[in-house]
Amino acid sequence: MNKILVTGALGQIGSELVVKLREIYGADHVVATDLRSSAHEITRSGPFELLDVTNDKAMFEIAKRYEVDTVIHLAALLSATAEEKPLLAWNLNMGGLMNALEVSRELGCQFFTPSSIGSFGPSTPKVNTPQDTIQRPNTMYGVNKVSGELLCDYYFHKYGLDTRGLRFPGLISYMTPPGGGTTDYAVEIYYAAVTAGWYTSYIAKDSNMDMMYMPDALTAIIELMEADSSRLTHRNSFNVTAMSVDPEAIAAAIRDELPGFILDYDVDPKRQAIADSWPHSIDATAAKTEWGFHARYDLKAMTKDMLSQLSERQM
Ligand code: NAD
Ligand code: AKB
Repeated sequence: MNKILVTGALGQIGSELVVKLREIYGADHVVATDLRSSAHEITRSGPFELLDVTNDKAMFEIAKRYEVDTVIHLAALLSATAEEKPLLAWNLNMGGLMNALEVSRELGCQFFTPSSIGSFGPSTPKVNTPQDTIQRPNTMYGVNKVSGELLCDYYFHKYGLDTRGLRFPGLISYMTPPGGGTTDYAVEIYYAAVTAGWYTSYIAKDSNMDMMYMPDALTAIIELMEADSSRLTHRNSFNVTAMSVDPEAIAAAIRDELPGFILDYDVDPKRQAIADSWPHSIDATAAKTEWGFHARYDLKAMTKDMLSQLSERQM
């Protein structure tokens, strides 16, 4: 990676990834783009361009103008919103991905896009879900993600495009709120713990899903992109995870730091149905053996850091 274009850069992942990439590769070497602008520092600390990823010509023009050699494609609708707006999700998640792959093919760029635990479905083995297994999701987001994985592999095999991806679990962070996912409860619970001392979960007790802290997700993206290509048997996409938790487990970890924290439930059937179709825990062995994936934060360490960062931001 030398000159990197990031789409959807103002989102939960991009807003932190761009900061980290600019620290490593230099501010001028990371072109942040999004459909919208904001007062976020990444719109001022280096190149920032408005870009709708469904506009292929605009994407090509920006990528060529900045002479990028890497595309990190993040713009997408997440699972809960995609289920509410399936047509928009198809057009954005698949159309944007196709445009980003085509731009990368024409300019010979290395390519990264995230997949998700949402690429699995009800018939996938739920516990220790293998890297290579049944993927028959029953959500629009899942259909987009598994199609995206196949499309990225297709571009690798057909055109030799260096495509790489990660199947992210729910990502937990304190800088930018998540944007319409099923796992968002696992972020909201920390904000609520600090501001109110209680949280009403829309995800049911005993619903285990994989999660990971944002610093581990950012490191994983960079380490996968920098990994020696000859070591990769898989490409699109690698299972990665740091923990498998349900709301009670997070609440217990919060109570270690903030005794008296209260958790109750008002389950949202729509988001619960999505959660029920996903694995309880996924197996990241392929990522570990092929490029050395390692998550540094477990539930305890993440909870300590989340609460201390959010408390500081409150003051
Ligand atoms: P997000 O919703 O926080 O951010 C998405 C960004 O895309 C937003 O800033 C939005 O303005 C932008 N966007 C929307 N439509 C656009 C368009 N037409 N053109 C350009 N930009 C547009 O999402 P995120 O959490 O940062 O996720 C990024 C990627 O990672 C997605 O592919 C998502 O599926 C994947 N992922 C995220 C998680 C997670 O927990 N955050 C987990 C698994 C996979
Ligand atoms: C979502 O819940 O949609 C995302 C994801 C796991 O893909 N956080």
